[in-house]
Amino acid sequence: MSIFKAIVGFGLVFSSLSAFAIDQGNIEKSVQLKDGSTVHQFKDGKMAMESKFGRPYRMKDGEVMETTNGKSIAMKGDEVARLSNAIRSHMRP
Ligand SMILES: [Cu+2]
Repeated sequence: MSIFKAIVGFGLVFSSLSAFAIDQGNIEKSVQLKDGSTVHQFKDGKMAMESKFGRPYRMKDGEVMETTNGKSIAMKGDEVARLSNAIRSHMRP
């Protein structure tokens, strides 16, 4: 039977939960961007980027992003390490 299917299914579920489920104590809000990625804002106002595949990536401070509803946000900070720590600690059993 389809163990493979189950694994793939789990992967999809996990990636769709993505960082929304992680480290909510530190992430104040998460905004979906037009290109499919997500910007997470921490409580201190700094931000981190998450790609549409659920991976953290770098962005330059001050770079402008466009949200799905057409708003522009300027990048503040580049907390990629903080976001990947949050993702790693979430994946630990
Ligand atoms: Cu950004």
